[in-house]
Order: sequence, then C-alpha cells, then structure tokens
Amino acid sequence: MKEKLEELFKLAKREIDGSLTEADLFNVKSKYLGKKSEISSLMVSLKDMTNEEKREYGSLFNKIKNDIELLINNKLEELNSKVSYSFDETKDSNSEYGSLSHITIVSKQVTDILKRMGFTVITGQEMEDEYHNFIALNVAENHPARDMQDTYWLSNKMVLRTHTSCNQVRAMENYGAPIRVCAPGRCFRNEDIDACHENTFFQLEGMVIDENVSINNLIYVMKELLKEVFKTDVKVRLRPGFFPFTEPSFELDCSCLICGGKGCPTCKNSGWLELCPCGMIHPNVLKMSGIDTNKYNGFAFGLGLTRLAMMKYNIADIRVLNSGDLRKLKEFNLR
Ligand code: FA5
Repeated sequence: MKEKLEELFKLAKREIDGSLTEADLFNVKSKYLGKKSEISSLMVSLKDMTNEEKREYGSLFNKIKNDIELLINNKLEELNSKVSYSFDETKDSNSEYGSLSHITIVSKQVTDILKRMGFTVITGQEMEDEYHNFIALNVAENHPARDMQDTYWLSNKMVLRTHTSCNQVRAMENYGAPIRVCAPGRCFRNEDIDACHENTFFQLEGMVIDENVSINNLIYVMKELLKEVFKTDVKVRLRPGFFPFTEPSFELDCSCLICGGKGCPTCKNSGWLELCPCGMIHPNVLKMSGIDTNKYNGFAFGLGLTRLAMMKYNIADIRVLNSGDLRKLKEFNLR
C-alpha cells in the first residue's frame, strides 16, 4: 500500500510539473484526488484495517493528499505569474509582430467572464467517439437530429466533433454534480459554406448542474455574458428551439451588427444571427451520465464563438477568418 501511494504521488507530481494550463491542473486534481481516483478507492480499504494500521495509513493518505494539493497550488501560482510582458528597447521597432487571432481574444474574454461567475474551463478532444458526440446526448442512431449536423466520419469510426456539447458528457462523467464548466473549442461539419457557415468553426459550451437550477438562471448568465462581451446594449431575442439534449430548448439570436438589423448576406437577409442555442438539460442526458435527477437539474448553452468574433469585429464574411490572408485580417482591428 505504502509503495503504491508513493508511486501515485510520483505520477501526480510528474503530471503537475508538466501542466501548461489551469485546465490541465484541474484534470490532474480530479484524476488523483477526485471521488473516482485510485487514491480514493484505496482509502476505502482503511475500514478493514486494524486501529493501529488505520492510524498509520490514515496519516499517510492525508500527507499524500495535502502534498499533491500543495504542488497543484504552487504550480497554479507559477502559471499565473508567467503571464507578464517585457519590453526590450534593443529590438528593432520596425519588425512585424504577430498577434492573437480574433477568435482567441474573444474566447479568452468569454472564459474570463464565465470564470468570474464560478465556471471552470475545460478542454475536450476534437476527435470524438459516436457515444460522446451523439448517443449520450440523446441522439441515437437514425435520430433525425443527426441531419442537422452533417459529420466527418473517420476511418477509425471516430468523428471530428460536430459541436462542443460532447464536453457536457465528459464533464459529467469525470466530475459528477454539482458542476459549472465551460469548454471552448473547434468543431467540424460538412457544411455548404457561405458568409456565416464554415466547415471549421469555434463554439463554447457552458453547463451548470446543481439543485434547483431554473430558466431564469440560464437567461441571467446569457444576458450578463453578452452585455460584457459587447460592452454596449445589443438587441437579442430568445425563441423556442429544438435540441434532443435540452428540454425546453431556445435559440438566442443577436441583431446583426453588420447591417444594423436591415438584412445582409451575413444574416441571410433576416436581420438576426443565430448565436447561442441553449436550454435545460434533458433528464435522459443527465441519467445517462450518472447524475441523480431527483436531486439535480441544469442548463447548457452552445455559444457560436466564430460568429461572436464576427459581430464584435464587424467581419461580414466568416471565410476571412480561416483564410490566413493577413492583409484582409488586418482590416479588422483587434481590441
Ligand atoms: C449546437 O451545436 C448545439 N450543440 C448547441 C447547444 C448546446 C444547444 C447546449 C443546447 C444546449 P447549433 O448547431 O445551432 O447547436 O450550433 C450552435 C451555434 O454554433 C450556432 O448558433 C452558430 O452560432 C454556431 N455554428 C453552427 N454551425 C456553424 C457553422 N457551420 N459555421 C459557423 N458557426 C456555426
């Protein structure tokens, strides 16, 4: 037992040392200290030990857990302190500097706002399995909703994820409830490309599961989020929608900022742009991932990050963002 615990400590330390982001650390913490961790299952064996052994191993467990937590906190401080900029006056001031992309900046803005509301940022995987992309989200094989997301299937039977909603499932499986997470990331669909549809685009998933979560909570989060991102009053509307994984479901549209709501190719002449579908998580989805629906419920949303960047930077055609054409991209000032 002692050797096993020491080995787990060494593995945890190696992963903490190699963590590059706060989300990596969150994952390491859950892996080594979470309810389903190996350390927690070893702790269960304490109950069958003699009193003397309980004392010895009990304090060893506590020490290992405290040491891992300390390492995580120190690493977190180290990561946060690295976000600083230095100025080198000897550098040639005429040289060209790169910059973060429009989408990266918007994604950071949104995750910063959500972090202040108590959300943790997680990352998922771009190559997903059918279970996490569809089935666990209440979209069984032959469900008509699959037609809404034409998919790139890979030869290994995996899919390039069509949305970030798979992270809802992964988060429930890994961390259980209550939980508040968001997950920005790239998605892929076999789309007919036009001014507001790409085959590769970004979404940001948000999910809250707790006791007594209401639609009011969902609307509050949506409103605060958009108010802070746009820094001005932008007209939004909420209308009924349909998603197999939420019930009720809503479509949140924002008034098209390219044409001021008059109608243009970006908004397909409707004056509105679909931005952030959302809804209360369907009980089937919660149950499939092991959440106790007698105790918990929740909401989720899928913000279209690429479209949000278009609205914020007045980019009328989504294709510019993936084009890599710097001359064009520079026309849209970063701020
Ligand atoms: C979904 O992908 C759902 N998973 C969202 C969701 C999450 C609903 C949680 C309920 C609860 P939809 O296919 O509508 O829904 O995409 C969500 C948003 O992503 C759209 O409103 C849009 O802003 C953006 N989006 C979708 N397809 C594209 C595309 N081809 N190009 C650019 N942006 C897109």
